[in-house]
Amino acid sequence: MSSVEQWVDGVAQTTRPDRIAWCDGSDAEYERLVGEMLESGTLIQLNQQAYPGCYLHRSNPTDVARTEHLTFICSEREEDAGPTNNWMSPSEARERVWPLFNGAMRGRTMYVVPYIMGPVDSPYSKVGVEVTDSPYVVANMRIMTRMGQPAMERLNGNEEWVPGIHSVGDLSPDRRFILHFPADRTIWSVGSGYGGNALLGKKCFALRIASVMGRDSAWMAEHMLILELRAPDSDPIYVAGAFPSACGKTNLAMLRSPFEADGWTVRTIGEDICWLNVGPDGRLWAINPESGYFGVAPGTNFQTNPNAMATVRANTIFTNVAMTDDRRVWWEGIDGPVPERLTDWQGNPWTPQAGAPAAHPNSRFTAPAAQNPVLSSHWEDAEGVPISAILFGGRRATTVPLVFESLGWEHGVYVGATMGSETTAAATGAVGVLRHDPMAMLPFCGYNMADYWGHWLEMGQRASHPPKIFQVNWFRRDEHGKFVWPGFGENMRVLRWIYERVTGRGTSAARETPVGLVPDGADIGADELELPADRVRALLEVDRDAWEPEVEDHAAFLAQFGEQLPAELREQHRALSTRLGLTASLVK
Ligand code: OXD
Ligand code: MN
Repeated sequence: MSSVEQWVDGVAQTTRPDRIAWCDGSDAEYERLVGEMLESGTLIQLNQQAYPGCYLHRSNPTDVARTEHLTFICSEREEDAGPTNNWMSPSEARERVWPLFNGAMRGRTMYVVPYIMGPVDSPYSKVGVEVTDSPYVVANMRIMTRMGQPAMERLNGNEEWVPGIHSVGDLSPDRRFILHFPADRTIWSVGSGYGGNALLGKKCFALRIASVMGRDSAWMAEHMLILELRAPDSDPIYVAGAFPSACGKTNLAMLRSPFEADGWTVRTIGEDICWLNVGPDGRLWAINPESGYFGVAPGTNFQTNPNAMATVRANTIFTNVAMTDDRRVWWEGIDGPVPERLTDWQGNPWTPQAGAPAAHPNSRFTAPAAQNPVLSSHWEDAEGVPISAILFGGRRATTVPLVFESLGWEHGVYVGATMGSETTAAATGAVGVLRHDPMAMLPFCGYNMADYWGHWLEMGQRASHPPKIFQVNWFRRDEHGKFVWPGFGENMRVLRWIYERVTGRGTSAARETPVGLVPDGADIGADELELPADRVRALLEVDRDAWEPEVEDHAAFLAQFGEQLPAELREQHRALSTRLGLTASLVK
C-alpha cells in the first residue's frame, strides 16, 4: 500500500464513509458529479444558452465566508503561532476537534482528491491530497487546481505531499474548525463548505502551510496577484501585488488598459496567490499555484472588469449570487437595470424593495483561468516569471497616498508590515473596520508574523536583485465619502509610473517625501482625467498631521511582537519617525 492509500484508509476508519471515490480529474467524472449534484439540489442549472456549463450553488446561510475566529495554527508552542494567529495545541486539537470527524462521513461518499499546486511540470509546484465528503468541493478543486491524474503521477514518483481532511460535518458554526499543523504539514477542516475554509489547496495549503515550508526552504508563499505589464515596443515586466481579500486583486490582474492601442497592456499570471523563489539570476521568480479564479461577484461588470465577465460566461460555478427568471446570474453592481423580480441568494423571491441585497456581498464565481481572455502566455512557465515590482495595497479612506515607492527592500518590508486595510465581506465579522493586515497575510500566515518579517528581510539578502517595493491605495475618499481616484482601468496610470521607476525608461519623476517617493500629478494623468487640483493634492499629499497618529499606531502594533520583532523594522520605524520630525516611541 502506498503512503496515500494507508492514510486514506486510516481517515476512513474514523470518518466511516459509505464509499470511497478516488478522483481522476476527468471530464466524465466531473459530469457525473455535476449530474448527481443537480439531482440532489446542491447545484442549480443556469440558462445553458447564455451560460453553458454554468451552475449555481446556494450555501448554508451561516456558511458564506472565511471564519477567521475558527481558524487555528496548531504548533506545539503558542509563540510559534504568534500574537496575530489563533492557537490551539496539537493535543487539544486531538481531544476537541478530532472527535468531530468520528463517523462524520456515514451515509456519504469520501472523495480522495490528489492535486498539484502550480504548473504540472514546475520544480516549484507542490502536491496535496484532500479527502472530502463534499462533491461541491471536488468540483471547485477541479477548477482551482491541477487535480487527479497528473497529481497521482507525481505521488507515484514518491513526492512529498500535504494531507488535508475535510468534512462538512453538520455545518454548525459551533462545530466548525479550520486547523493547520505546521510541523507535520497537515490540515483538518470541519463544519464548513465555504471556499476559503474547504478548498484546502487554496488558503490552507498554498498560504498557511506553504508559508511555513517557504520559511524552512528559502522561498515565499504570498497573498499576491501576479501581472505582466507591457510597454510599447519593449519586453514586459512582472509585478506582484498583495492586497487584502476583496480589495481588487482580481480586477487589477485582469485590468483592461485605456492605452491598449498604444501598446500599454496588462496580462494575467495569477490573481490571488504567488509563490516566490530566488532564481539563478538573483531575481525573485513567481508562479501562480492555482489554475482558476475564486472571485468576488458583486461589483463585477463590463466597466469594472470586462475580462472577468468574459471569463465567467462558461464552465463556472457561481455561489450565493441571485438568479433572474430566465436563470441568468445577477448581483449588485452587474450591468443593466435592476430587475423587478429575482430569486435571491437564499432562494427566496426578491424585489428592489426587499431592503437587503439579492446576492450575498461575498458571493463568488469559480472559473477556469484558461478562459481569461487576457491570460499571459507565460502563466504556466515552469520556472515562473521574474518579479520587478511588489505592490502593497490596502483599503484606506485617508492618510495613505495613491502610490509611493519605498526607499529600498528593508523600508519596503516595513511598509508591508505596517499596512492596514478596512475589513470586507470576505470574512465574517464587521465590514469597514480598519485593521492591520501585514502583507495582506494577517489571516494566512502559518507562523509568528515577526519571524515571517524576518524571513522577508532574509529573502531580500538572498536575492541579489530584489524587486522594488511600492505601496498603492485606490480607496482614498473625499469629505463626502466618495472615492477620489477612478480606479479600475485607470490604475494603469499608476502601473505606468511604476514601470518607468523600475526600468528607468520614460520621463516620470519622483518627489521625495518622508514616507517614500511620490509621483506628481502629471505622471498619473491628472490633466487627462481632469482631476481638480484639490483632488490631486488629496491623492498625493503626505500630511504630517495625519501621519503622526499613523506612526504611533505602527508602534503599538509592532510592540506586541516584543523581542521577536526584527531589529531592522525597529530601525525603519525610527527612521520614518525622524523623517516626519517625530520622536519614535518604539526604539529601545
Ligand atoms: C479569497 C480571500 O477568497 O482572500 O481569496 O478570502
Ligand atoms: Mn485571497
